[in-house]
Amino acid sequence: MIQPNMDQLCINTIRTLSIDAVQQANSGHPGAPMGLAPVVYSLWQYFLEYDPADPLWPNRDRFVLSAGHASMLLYSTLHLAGVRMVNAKGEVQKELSVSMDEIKRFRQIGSRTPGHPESHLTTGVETTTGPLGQGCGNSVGMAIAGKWLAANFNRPGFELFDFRVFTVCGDGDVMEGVAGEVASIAGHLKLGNLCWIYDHNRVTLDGPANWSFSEDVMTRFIGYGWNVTRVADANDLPQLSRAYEYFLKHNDQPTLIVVDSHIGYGSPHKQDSYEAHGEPLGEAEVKLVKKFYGWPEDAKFLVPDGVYERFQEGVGTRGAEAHAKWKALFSDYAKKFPDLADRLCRMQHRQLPDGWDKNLPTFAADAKGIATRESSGKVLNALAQNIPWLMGGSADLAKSNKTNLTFEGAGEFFPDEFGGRNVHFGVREHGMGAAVNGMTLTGLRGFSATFFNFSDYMRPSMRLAALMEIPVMFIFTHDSIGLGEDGPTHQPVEQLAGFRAMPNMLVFRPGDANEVTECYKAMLQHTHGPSTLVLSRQAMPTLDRTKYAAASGVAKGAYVLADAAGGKPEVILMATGSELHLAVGAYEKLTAQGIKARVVSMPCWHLFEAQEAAYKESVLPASVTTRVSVEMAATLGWDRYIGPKGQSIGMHSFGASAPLKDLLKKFGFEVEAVVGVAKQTLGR
Ligand SMILES: Cc1ncc(C[n+]2csc(CCOP(=O)(O)OP(=O)(O)O)c2C)c(N)n1
Ligand SMILES: [Mg+2]
Repeated sequence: MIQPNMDQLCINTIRTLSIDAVQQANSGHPGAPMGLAPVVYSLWQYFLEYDPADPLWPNRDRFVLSAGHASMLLYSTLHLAGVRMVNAKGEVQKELSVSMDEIKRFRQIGSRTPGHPESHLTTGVETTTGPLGQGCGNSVGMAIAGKWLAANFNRPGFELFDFRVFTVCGDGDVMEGVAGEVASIAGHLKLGNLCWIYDHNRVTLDGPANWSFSEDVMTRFIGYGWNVTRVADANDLPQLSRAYEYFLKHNDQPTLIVVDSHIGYGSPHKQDSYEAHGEPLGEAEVKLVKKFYGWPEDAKFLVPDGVYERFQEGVGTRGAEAHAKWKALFSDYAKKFPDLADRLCRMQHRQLPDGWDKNLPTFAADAKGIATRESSGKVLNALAQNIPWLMGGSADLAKSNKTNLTFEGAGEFFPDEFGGRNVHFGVREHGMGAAVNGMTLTGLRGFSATFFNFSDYMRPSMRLAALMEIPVMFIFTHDSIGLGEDGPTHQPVEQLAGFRAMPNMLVFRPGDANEVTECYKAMLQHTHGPSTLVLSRQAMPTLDRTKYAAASGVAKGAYVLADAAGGKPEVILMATGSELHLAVGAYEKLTAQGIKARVVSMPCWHLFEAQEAAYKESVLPASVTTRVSVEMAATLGWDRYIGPKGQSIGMHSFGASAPLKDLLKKFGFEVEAVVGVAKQTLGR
């Protein structure tokens, strides 16, 4: 039941806490929280099924603040709703996730209230937002996951999953391409569990939104296949309620609620204006605003009597009841369907099923060999049969990426057919990246796929996966000029160096089919960060592991594949991916000529860096300074391993459109060339 006075008091508490925190930090955006407080309050208080006492309850409604610059809006709400902290083991603590102290430490070092919401720091923050549009993308992945969970786990009489996903977004989000991509696919898939609330305040940072934005957003979303409704005044609680009810009744399509609001509502100078709304109000204006809200002008961080209780009566009580009902249902479910219940528990804790690595393919030595995209397809299919919640898809290149799950029962994820595991993202790389992050945040082991060159189109989402420490698998094929005739528009050069520079992103470039298997094992066991798997279009030899070292060395990131007699090489050849066999070929020739060589395979630099110094020294002894690296990519970064006396064979320009063998010759990726550089480095 709406209680006008009490609700207004709660809304103004959200506003003033946000204003005070921004003022104290002397940085941040107060305007959006002021304008949006009623929208978020009425959603949480009257509709969200969310238990603050157990914020990770699997069937909770998800609330995503895509407009991450309004972070104080979220922090104030989490605080007032009494959302508890959950520790790294997944145990709910007595402590609040966002205590008053944390609000006072907004934007300070080590606080749980950073400038933009970060999900790995703050319980109740469902995803990390800040780069506009990403939260919208994540929310579509969460909605996909919700539909998939319902299709796979619900049983007659056991509706375990029916959660909804709510996203608050602004003009900036709606302008971003990524949001357009995911809105398009959400409409196509008819994700009726998804609701975006668009804060139509007609301003962005630089000025009135109409300086740069005049399209008819409602018509655009109708075109995407969304239900669209409008609330003419963000302060009108009954109207907001009617809009949320409209969403709940229309679950055949996603819903967009356009809310007309005034940024910095109540601010005398900045009301309905675009001046400086990305800045603190200043002490004088803070007082005027508080006066407008009927607040004691000098009070700071004030939570009036009854406000906490009011949140408890609303979201707290409704969430606790829904959660208790769910728990009872789940306990019966676990008796009837113990295997499914076990799956859910493991998903929740990012664990894998027993036997997750059984029946993985091994590949016999073969001079002609196969492309790593081919071996990847086989390994991925074997793993997906062992791990029922491994799912994902490609941005319209599944046939080239070899990422289709082809075994019986894998199924497609289509509108009204939500049980399948092959998602067809269409030509929407950025949206795919953001959606796969959302799927992974919801417990799935998500993967995406496209050509490596198009990682540029999804890098912002990959970066957030790394920041969020979530185990997404980003699979890429066509990894170099080795793709041939498609030419330089499709041939990546600088991408490997770029991802190797990204914190917390494991980058794998396997050198033969058996290394592919080992890379997947390492990726799946890496639960607190994403992986980027970089695969070839062209075939490469499958190395004879009776002659050379076992591929299990991949687990250490780099390993000695072939060595000089007595383990005392004069020259070290280092390589990854399709160049590994060039290093091996050169090694054989050098050995035949009496030159003592070693080959080091380096599929994952990050893992190698994490090894103990003694291991690293055993692979790359400091005493051997004659070193050569071979990789069909920018050489940036190899200097770390070749040292001042070494040489890198790599790409120093864009590639070219030509048959593969001509490209290899033109750019110097042949065994003889490696032998030549090795000898030159040795001074012979
Ligand atoms: C990808 C990206 N580009 C730019 C920014 C910087 N930025 C933060 S808020 C904002 C204005 C967004 O306007 P709107 O979404 O309408 O939010 P409002 O100012 O109305 O709260 C911009 C450009 C960002 N956070 N992310
Ligand atoms: Mg705006």
